[in-house]
Amino acid sequence: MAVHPTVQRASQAPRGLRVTVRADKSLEIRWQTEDGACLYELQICYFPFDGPMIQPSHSNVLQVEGAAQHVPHPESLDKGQAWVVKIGLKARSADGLLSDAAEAQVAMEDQLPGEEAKKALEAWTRNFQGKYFAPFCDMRGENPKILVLGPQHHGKSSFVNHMNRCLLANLGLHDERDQAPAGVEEKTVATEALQIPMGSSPVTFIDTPAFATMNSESTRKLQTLLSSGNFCGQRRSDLGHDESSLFKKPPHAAIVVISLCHWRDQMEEMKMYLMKIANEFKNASQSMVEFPYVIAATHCDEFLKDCQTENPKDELEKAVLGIKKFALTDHVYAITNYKRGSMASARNNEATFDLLSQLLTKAKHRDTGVKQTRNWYVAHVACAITPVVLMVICRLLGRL
Ligand SMILES: Nc1nc2c(ncn2[C@@H]2O[C@H](COP(=O)(O)OP(=O)(O)O)[C@@H](O)[C@H]2O)c(=O)[nH]1
Ligand SMILES: [Mg+2]
Repeated sequence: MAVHPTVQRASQAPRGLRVTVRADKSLEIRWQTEDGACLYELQICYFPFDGPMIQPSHSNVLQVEGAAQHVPHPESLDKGQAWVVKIGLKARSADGLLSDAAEAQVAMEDQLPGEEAKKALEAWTRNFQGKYFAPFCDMRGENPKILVLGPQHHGKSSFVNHMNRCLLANLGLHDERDQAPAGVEEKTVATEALQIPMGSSPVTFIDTPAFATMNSESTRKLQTLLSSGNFCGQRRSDLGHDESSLFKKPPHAAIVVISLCHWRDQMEEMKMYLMKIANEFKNASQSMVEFPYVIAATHCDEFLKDCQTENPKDELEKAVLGIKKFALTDHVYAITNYKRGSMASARNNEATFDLLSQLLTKAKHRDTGVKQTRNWYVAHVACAITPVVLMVICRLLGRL
């Protein structure tokens, strides 16, 4: 039986469907044109990000030509809200038959408008300063010093820049730390501290060179960072030397930066990494200190944009749960590092300040310098006692 060639072609879904969200939240939709298909039917459905993905808030079917379409954000939908957009594309053959649908989706984070963004960040900072930063300083008698650790290209330096923008409530600030595009050589070769003023006293973030694999050499270097105060300007090769000093106290806490996209794509490697680094924190300073840490799960924007499963919010929660299990902590926060000029997101602000507040709450009760104090006393008490002991021995010998 002869099969009509256009019918055969029309039953295949169009190929190469891709969607990009532009800054104004309009969609740029592109695909490959097929021979025999002169028209396409494009269906676009918007679902609230927090919803069950059953009933779209808005849907539209367009008859389009060519290989691309620009679709503005629907006027009836709030641009500031987080949305999941599901797109279906069917080819229509010359005789009117519709093909199977090619499908794609994108998830967009919520956005706060400019003036509101500044006010929201100022309010978060005030709250953090009064409820978490000041009590930490009162309790420990010092300003917080926080290590930022993690594998290469996961967003450590970007996280330090992100903290600077958030705590100074200004997303227009230039980068304080160099960050590297993927594939480019590592930019951070030595530990480097950034002090961010909080009223009259600063909070310090210490950006570190990557701990790519947690082999025995890396773990020794990590233990040096966790137990000694010699962290500023240290190149990776120098990190092994642990020179204890009572006057150079170790950092108070650590943030491990793990990209959600790496977690998704290289899960086995990431599981091993997290288990090993968590073990080092639990047994810091020769098992004398349980070092306080939290996890910043970065690249949340990319993770959501790429997510093609039915419900991106569920997928994000699943990833965070997985990271918690292997990092041995409940304190994992999905964030997007703000770049210069980014739009602020209420969800992202909340996750960022939750992370910081939780970290200082844990660190407030922990003396990470206990080994320094012990070593110092052992050394100095030994120095003071030795001559006395020798004198007593000499006297005793003299009497004999
Ligand atoms: N989309 C997105 N890109 C990020 C995020 N964090 C970092 N990046 C990018 O990831 C790359 C590596 O970041 P970098 O901070 O240099 O990583 P580091 O090697 O861990 O210090 C840079 O191109 C950053 O712009 C994020 O949350 N979202
Ligand atoms: Mg870096």
